[in-house]
Amino acid sequence: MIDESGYDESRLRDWAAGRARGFSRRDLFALAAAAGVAGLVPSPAQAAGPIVKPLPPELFTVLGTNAETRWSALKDQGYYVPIDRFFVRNHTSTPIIDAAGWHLEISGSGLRGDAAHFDLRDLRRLPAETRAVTVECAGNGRGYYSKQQGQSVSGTAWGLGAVGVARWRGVRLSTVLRRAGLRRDAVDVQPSGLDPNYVTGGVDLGPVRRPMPLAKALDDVLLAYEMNGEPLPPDHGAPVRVIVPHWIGIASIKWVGRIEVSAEPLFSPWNTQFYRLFGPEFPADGLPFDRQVIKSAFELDPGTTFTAGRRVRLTGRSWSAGGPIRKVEVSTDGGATWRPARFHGPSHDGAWQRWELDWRPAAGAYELLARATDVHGDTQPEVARLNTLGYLFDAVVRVPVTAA
Ligand SMILES: Nc1nc2c(c(=O)[nH]1)N[C@H]1C(S)=C(S)[C@@H](COP(=O)(O)O)O[C@H]1N2
Ligand SMILES: [Mo]
Repeated sequence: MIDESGYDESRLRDWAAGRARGFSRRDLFALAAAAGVAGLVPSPAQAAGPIVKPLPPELFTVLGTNAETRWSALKDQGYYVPIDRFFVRNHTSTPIIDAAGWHLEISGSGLRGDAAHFDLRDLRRLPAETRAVTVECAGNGRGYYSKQQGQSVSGTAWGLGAVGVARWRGVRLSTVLRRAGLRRDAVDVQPSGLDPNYVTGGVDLGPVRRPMPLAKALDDVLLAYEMNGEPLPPDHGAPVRVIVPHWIGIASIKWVGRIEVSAEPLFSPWNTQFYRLFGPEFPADGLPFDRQVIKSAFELDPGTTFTAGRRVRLTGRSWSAGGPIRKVEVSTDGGATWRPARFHGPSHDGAWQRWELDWRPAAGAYELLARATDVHGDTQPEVARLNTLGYLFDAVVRVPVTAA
């Protein structure tokens, strides 16, 4: 286990002191001044359109270049989210990469020697591991800052469907990094995607990339080439993506093409401009963060109508980056009274827990609430901490339904 908040604090000090390599405050100003000027790095891949797989409206809500899973589409599904309904978060668009021509470059000042290269066959020959890991966007639930808390935040207004659990198979990043030859003073590891560069406000921020400490990279990170037993599909990072357990989705870089290993702290816009908590409660430079929080969702769409007087089985799922879920309480009366939900099925690798509760509503309008507590006793608050970019919404969500 690594101490993420210690890492975040030390990187915040590096950044504030100008010890930032990769993306300093100066870069931020220079970029703002050069808005509209040609890109930092040429985009290596052809884009096929924002998302390749079909997005039928009964399974997805499309939000710009992204697609959110409808929670009603997970009812009666198994533990894992099938590929046909797994959410997609694309900064630009899904590239189509020829797996036979693909290779991964590992390079940087944290390596003992020159760059190392691995193609897909090299990776498949190394010892493989399969793990159940939750991928969740740090902005999942963002829409509820406005809908439920009356606060305005910027970013994709996700409901609760920017999350999924899949079985990821691949090779440990530590295996590959050790083969590449780590120096003793290596500190940070930064994967970059082969999707088109991210351009925002007329500024080309280069390929999607975000650093992590070497300790995390050596701990539990996978280079995944299979999802739910199938070759990784294009929208989820084919041929190879990074999977970073417990961390915010942006850490799990899709379509990985290069991994920089550095002997100095690394920065990118994805940990300086974005994925920081800004707002009245936070430091002026924003508070960096890496870990996901704790949430619950009912497997139904808000506004569902049930038959009055008939028993209905409410089902849902809860998950926490802190560890397995210990308890879920459900309220069918807007939070006045709570009942424990019954757990069903496993919690593979502690990724999420499915639960259910029977309810016989009389005719009327209701608000359903579910509140989870994890093994550390962390529980969902009534109100999420406002931050201007709307990350880490963890409050108990109020779901309106009716019985008629
Ligand atoms: N190269 C690349 N990797 C990326 C992204 C991206 O746009 N490009 N989006 C990130 C974000 S913000 C999230 S939440 C997850 C989403 O993974 P999924 O699309 O497989 O659900 O991928 C991450 N990895
Ligand atoms: Mo994300």
